[in-house]
Amino acid sequence: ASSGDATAEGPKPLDELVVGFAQVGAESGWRTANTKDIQAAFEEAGIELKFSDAQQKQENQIKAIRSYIQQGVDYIAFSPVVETGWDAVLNEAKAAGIPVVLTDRAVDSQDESLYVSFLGSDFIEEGKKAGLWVLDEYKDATEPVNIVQLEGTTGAAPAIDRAEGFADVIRQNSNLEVVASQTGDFTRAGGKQVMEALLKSNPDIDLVYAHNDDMGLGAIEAIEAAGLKPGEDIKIVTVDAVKDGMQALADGKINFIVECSPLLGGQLVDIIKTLNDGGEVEKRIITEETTFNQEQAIEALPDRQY
Ligand code: GYE
Repeated sequence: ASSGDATAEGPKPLDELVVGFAQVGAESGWRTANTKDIQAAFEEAGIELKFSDAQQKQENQIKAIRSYIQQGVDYIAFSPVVETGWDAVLNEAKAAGIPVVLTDRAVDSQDESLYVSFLGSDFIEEGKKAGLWVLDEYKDATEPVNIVQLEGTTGAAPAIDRAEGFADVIRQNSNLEVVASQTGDFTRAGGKQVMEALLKSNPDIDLVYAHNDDMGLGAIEAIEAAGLKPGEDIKIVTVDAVKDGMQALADGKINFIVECSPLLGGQLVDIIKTLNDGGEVEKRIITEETTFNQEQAIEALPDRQY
């Protein structure tokens, strides 16, 4: 009965569907907004959502998924904290006949039959957009531009891809150089701590590229504590565009933000409904996103929901 094989049994009434969602954690403003949006979308659709928070640990996520399999949920959705190491548990879900939807982050498995769809952003594209701003900002530079990169969680798709996209673009100008790159684990505290250390070891930092707003906001604290002006003495580019990031951009402390939308709940519900009806879903669904400079942030802020 828990097979989730809607074609064989016909669609289930929505109020009988059970979906298990294994979330990464609560590491950032983005994540909090993502959790809220997903919970609200399922609530509104009248579909039961079992929710777990893995506190950024893969072993916790694997445990949660195993428990959903044991409980015989109809669908499992999850945002994999890192890319590797999912084949075993995803094969268990497959053997139990429970379709899995990846939201937000990718797995690097070669076996695409282990999930029905991957819904989320194109992180390489985001890295490229950040790189293009930097390329343009320093197009007239005649001296080296020292860039430090605050990486997301090591091994996570957005950390790997945002670094790759950025590097791909900035290599077009040999003056642009990433002089240091360290993980801040997508948290504000992590960004602050890494930036404090980097400020000590690198006297001449021109720009910070942070893989999310929270680490950028942590870096701002470290830069101010060092008696420098974020946004002027050291420029800052981030990814996400959550409210606190947008406020810092409006205030001139961040210079540019590449948007990454956490509002995946509605699309996830649509995927579940389609599967329940026996329909087909796209293997890859990419979220639409934009970028913000200071003016655009000032304009967008009053309506920013998260
Ligand atoms: O950018 C960051 C969060 O996976 C896209 O995770 C997500 C990232 C997001 O912690 O703020």
